[in-house]
Amino acid sequence: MLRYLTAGESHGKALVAILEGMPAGLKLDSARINLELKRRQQGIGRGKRMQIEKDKARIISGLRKGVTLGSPIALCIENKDFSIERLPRVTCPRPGHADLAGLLKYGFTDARNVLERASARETASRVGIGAICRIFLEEFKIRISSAVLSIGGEFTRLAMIKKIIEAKDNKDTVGGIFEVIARGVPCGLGSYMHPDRRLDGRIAQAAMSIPGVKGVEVGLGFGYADNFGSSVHDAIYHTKNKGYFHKTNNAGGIEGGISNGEDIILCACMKPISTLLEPLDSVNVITKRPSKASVQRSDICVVESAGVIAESVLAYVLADAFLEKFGSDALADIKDDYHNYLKRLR
Ligand code: EPS
Repeated sequence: MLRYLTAGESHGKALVAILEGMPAGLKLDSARINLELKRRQQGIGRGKRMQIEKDKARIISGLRKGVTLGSPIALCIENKDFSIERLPRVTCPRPGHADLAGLLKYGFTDARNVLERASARETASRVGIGAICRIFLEEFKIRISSAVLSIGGEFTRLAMIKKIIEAKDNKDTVGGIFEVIARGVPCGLGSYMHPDRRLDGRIAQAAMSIPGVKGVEVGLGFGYADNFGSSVHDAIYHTKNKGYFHKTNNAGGIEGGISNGEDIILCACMKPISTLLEPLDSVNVITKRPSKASVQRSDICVVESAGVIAESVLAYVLADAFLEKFGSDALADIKDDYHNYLKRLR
């Protein structure tokens, strides 16, 4: 139903994104998109680039008088640090980054050619796309939020902050775990009819595609493995007022690849940023001699930002699945269809 493409290098002229398939009749406020872009730039542990950039999306197409036409929506986010042509070569790949695999795959000897696109700066485009999807979902009272659960194995806010400061003082980096919740999602998005329609599979792919994410769980996730079935499956209840419901939500809102009407909950873990100020061993790809990895300006911790990015990619997946279920041309028709469906469920 929906599809998108992003383009742009970290230090290129701009990041661009095109979203196709948004229905006609949706009011889009660029201030709302910019608010999400700003949220992505925040968090303790962000690097100096975030002080340079003030990400703002220009809406290039798809709107008339602030309302969607049903045509592709194009966004452009200009880079203040547009320096790609004059940046020096990077010849000692950073362990953990795309540098070495990218060099070998594409036949480069300068990892700058790799890191410019592999950089997480690309996620600004996805947050722009996700913001449009959130505005759409909010028409149906679906809301998405995120929270940092842990940093470097610490679970309280103060200890997490201390861990980031410790990483900074040691010229190191640190990862963590974040949680994303979508509330108000109706039962029936996604399907078991074919593997690529399963909602949990689609969400996992989207979350895993965020740079640095190494693990994704839905609901109880890996915790299922430690328990008997009788203690983890969410029993089913029904009242006239509520319809069907569960008192627990270990499934994280998805059963059989379909949303079940409960909150959709996912957790993901993010590895520590791979650019280290005290670099690890590497090899110079020109001389093939041992060398320390190249040092680039980078962040110390981006777990909070990753949560915002995960909210955005979840918004995209949910909007896509919603349009599959309820039609995709005109917002007013989709609302009629949705309300009829809710009546049937009750
Ligand atoms: C990022 C911009 C980048 C990095 C970061 C994400 O800016 P620069 O490379 O100019 O400092 O701060 O990139 C990475 C973490 C990475 O691994 O490439 C951004 O806008 O999010």
